[in-house]
Amino acid sequence: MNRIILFITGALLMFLPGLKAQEIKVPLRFDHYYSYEQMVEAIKALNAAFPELTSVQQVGKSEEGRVIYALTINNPRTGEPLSKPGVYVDGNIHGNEIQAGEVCLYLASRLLNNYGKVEDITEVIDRNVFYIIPVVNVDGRAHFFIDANTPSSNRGLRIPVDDDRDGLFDEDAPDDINGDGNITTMRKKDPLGRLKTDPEDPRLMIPVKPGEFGEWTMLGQEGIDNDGDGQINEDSEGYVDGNRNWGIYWAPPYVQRGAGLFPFSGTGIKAIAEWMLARPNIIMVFAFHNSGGMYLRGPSFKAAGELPQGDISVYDYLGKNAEKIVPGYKYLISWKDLYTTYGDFTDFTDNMLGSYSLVGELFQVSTETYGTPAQEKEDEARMFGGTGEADRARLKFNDHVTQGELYKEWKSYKHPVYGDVEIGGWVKMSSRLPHPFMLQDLVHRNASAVIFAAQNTPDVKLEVIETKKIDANLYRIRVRLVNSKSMPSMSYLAMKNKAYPFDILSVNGTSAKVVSGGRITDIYFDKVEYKEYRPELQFCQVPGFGKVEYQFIVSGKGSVEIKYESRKAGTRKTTTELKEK
Ligand SMILES: [Ca+2]
Ligand SMILES: [Ca+2]
Ligand SMILES: [Ca+2]
Ligand SMILES: [Ca+2]
Ligand SMILES: [Zn+2]
Repeated sequence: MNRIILFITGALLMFLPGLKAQEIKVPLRFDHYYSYEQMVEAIKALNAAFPELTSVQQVGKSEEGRVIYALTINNPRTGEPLSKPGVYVDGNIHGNEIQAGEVCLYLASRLLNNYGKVEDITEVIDRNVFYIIPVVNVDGRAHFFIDANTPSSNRGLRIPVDDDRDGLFDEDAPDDINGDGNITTMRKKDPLGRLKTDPEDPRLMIPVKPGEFGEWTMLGQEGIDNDGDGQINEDSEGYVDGNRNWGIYWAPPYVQRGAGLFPFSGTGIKAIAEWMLARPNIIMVFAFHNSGGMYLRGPSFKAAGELPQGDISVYDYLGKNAEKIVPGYKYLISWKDLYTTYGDFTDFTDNMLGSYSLVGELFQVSTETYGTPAQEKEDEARMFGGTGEADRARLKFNDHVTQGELYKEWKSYKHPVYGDVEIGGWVKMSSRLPHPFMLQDLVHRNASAVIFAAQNTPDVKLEVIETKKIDANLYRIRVRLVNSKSMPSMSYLAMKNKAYPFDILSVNGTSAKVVSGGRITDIYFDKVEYKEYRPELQFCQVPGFGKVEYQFIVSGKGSVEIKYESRKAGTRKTTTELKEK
């Protein structure tokens, strides 16, 4: 009843080859995927529907000139964005990983449409600021929709790289030679091939036994030799990987494929880094990717060493809950459980911004099953279009749950080099993307993991627990900072790295002077670690689910202001009176 419905006029609609024009309405729908242009319209529609709570920023531009948009959700009545713990969420740094964009968009939509209706949501909006960049690799997303692709292509940035060092850049990509909008695979009848038809499903092939004659040879991705150099598909778009070029712990291309020529390669990557560094209140970061069913924390390579124990506790709390929020997901460590990367985004945010960062890998192949989940079989060799039980189940899922939308049957084709071949296989909107009918569940659960983390950003209360006259003209003030959430006011890694100044607790009075001050280590035995210089300023951190207490000996009279200032946890102020009793 309170729902605002916003119609974008026909004039604003984007018409793109192969994409149906669509009215973007709020509340948004999550039974389809949004093209780059539709994503932009949806962000603008949310902003138009909730002008009080949102603002839209143009963070930067991609190599091809597309704008990277951010949606900021902040309630101005509860304070300026920089005064609140910032929750940053992005997706689609890999261009093909499009549902990561929908997770971001859904999160925004869910928060905004339920502000003032759902108490927990109202609370996180009032207490936090959300910075949401649904599409990092805007060129990649655009090309993924427009061009024929495999489920894994158009992943990188649009920076040309000469993969085969022939002096030509991106000159021979896979080609949609049968014109069905997908890059699938080619196979050829071959009496000496090492594969034969799977007796249970003729679309699949299985390896022949030793001594047996085969039936098929796989010829790789669909395509021709565009530049006539005697190789087929040897130099496709890119490859510079947005997630290998953040300017910390970066390694050059000879160490790691996907690195650009220098750190912060990618105009959009550099723009996002600058944009984030201008928002030092960001304490929680989510970066969504699309494959594996995981929540990953750093570090991204072994030599970085383990994180401080205090931070591991925070990650464990968030990660183990995320595992329950999204059944099937595993909470893991990047380098140890997945693979090593250098110049990783979350290493950048953890070390340079002092945030807690989780990577969400969204798609779980085990959800595409027909009948009983065959999870134990899911890891079975899935080479050459599939050899296992899991692939047979996925094909049945395709046949009977998606009416064949995910898979192209093998069809004959006359290839200029190979002659008679067959082309077929999984389409681009498969294998790493849930069918749209399953999207709602995926985006909601992952948005819930973000909201859970937002609820766990530091919430610091400042209280004066004692103001007592202890001598002529001398007072003792005791102050307590309590944090009721799991995240500390400053990460232990940021403290260790000296990434930025500590929180400051200060005492100030026009007719008062702080004689001494320090942290109380034992309140019962009156033990205090006094700070030698400038005792009116104390550097502190408030631990998660914890407290710190400070004592100040003050001479003078009148009103004294006590102020706590934290980059991540905001500012708190209170006053106390020095008076004769
Ligand atoms: Ca080349
Ligand atoms: Ca094709
Ligand atoms: Ca070629
Ligand atoms: Ca080609
Ligand atoms: Zn990815």
